[in-house]
Amino acid sequence: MRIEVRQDDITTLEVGAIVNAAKESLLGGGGVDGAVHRAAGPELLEECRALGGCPTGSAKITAGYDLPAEHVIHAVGPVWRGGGQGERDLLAGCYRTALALAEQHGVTSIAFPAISTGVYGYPKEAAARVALDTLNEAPSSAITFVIICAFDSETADIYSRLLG
Ligand code: AR6
Repeated sequence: MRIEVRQDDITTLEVGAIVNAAKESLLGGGGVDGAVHRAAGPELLEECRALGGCPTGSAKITAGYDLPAEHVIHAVGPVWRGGGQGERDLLAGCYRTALALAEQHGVTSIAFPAISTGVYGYPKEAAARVALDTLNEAPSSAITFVIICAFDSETADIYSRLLG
C-alpha cells in the first residue's frame, strides 16, 4: 500500500473512494462535509438520510454521484475533549472502518482528509500520527494507493515530515 500526501481539495480526486469527515447524523455540515455534499449533488443527501446516522469512530459508504470518486465513505471522527475520552481509539476506528468498507466494495484507491482536525479540534500532529499508524497497521488488502489529502499547508507539512 503506497501512501502519498497531497495538498488539494478532496472533492476533485479521481479515486475509488474519498472519505468525508462527517457528523453522526450524516446530514451534512461545514468543512470538508459541506464541500463533499456540494460537489456530489443533492442525491448524496438523500442516500445519507436513509442510512440513519453513524456512531462516532465508525463509517458508512455511499455512491459518489457527481463526484469524480466512485464512492464516499462518511467517517465520524471524535470531538477533541483533551485526549482522555477515547479520542485516539475513535479516530483510529474511522481509518480502520473506512479501509474495511473500501475493501468490501472493491476499491483500490482511497483518499482521506485530516479527520477531526477542523471543527472537531483534534490536534493536527497527534491526529496525523494516529492516521499513519492505523494505515500502516492495517491488514494487507486490495487497496494499493492511499492519498492523504491535506487542505492546508500546515497539515501537508506535518504528514510529509512524518512520512519522511
Ligand atoms: N478537501 C480536503 N480537506 C478539506 C476540505 C476539502 N475540500 N475542506 C476542509 N478540509 P472539518 P472535522 C479539511 O472541520 O474536524 C462538519 O461540519 C480541513 O482543513 O471538515 O472532522 C461535519 O458535518 C481539516 O484539515 O472536519 C462535522 O460536524 C479537515 O478537512 C464536523 O465538521 C477536517 O476538518 C467534523 O469536523
